[in-house]
Amino acid sequence: SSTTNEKIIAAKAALKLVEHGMVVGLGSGSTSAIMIELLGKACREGLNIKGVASSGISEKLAIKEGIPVISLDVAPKIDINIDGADEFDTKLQLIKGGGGALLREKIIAHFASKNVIIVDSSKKVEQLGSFPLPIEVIPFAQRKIMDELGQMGLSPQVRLHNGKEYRTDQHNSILDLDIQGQTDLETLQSSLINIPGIVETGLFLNTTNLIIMGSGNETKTFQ
Ligand code: DER
Repeated sequence: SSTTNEKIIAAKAALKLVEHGMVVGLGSGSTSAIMIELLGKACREGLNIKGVASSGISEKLAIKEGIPVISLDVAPKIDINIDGADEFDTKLQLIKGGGGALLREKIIAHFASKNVIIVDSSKKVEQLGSFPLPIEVIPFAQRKIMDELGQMGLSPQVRLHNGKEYRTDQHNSILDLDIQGQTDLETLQSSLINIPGIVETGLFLNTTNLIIMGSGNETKTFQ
């Protein structure tokens, strides 16, 4: 499909930034999966890099594709992190977490020297928020947090998977919030992160250095 083609184009452009000896952050989601498959091919053809995965799913795929994977705690550094996004705006603000990996993705983004986001053209928006904002929540506090978020007008929905409550790699829950109309995202982020039991949110407001968007048969970049 044209969307898949745009994802491939964006992934290929991002991989041009990967050099021998680098430690590469491996994102999660379908666009990152395409990048991991292409990066694996390059490794099999002699590219000498190490990967640090942002989810169990990405780690399994990376190993299957022949990328040498190391854990975050033994990585000397992360030279470049390549990940996807559910939405982005021209201020390089993102909503992430559609795939449930937002906590490890944000941790890796924090420690990476350079953060590159690869997207198809459907992800570009004027104002973040038509995609529900995922947050990671400790199950112990989930019910009460949902009540508090409901009072804030954020309409929290528990994310389900195969009819059961979704569990992250950290065995936490994901709530999806309706943030349409919220314009002060910095304040929203600090309000959410200050509620004990909310571990992290999918608002990536100041982590991104470069966005590569597949657009038809070309790429557009934002930085
Ligand atoms: O869950 C995530 O954060 C993913 O990176 C998501 O934002 C993008 O997933 P996609 O490439 O499958 O659209």
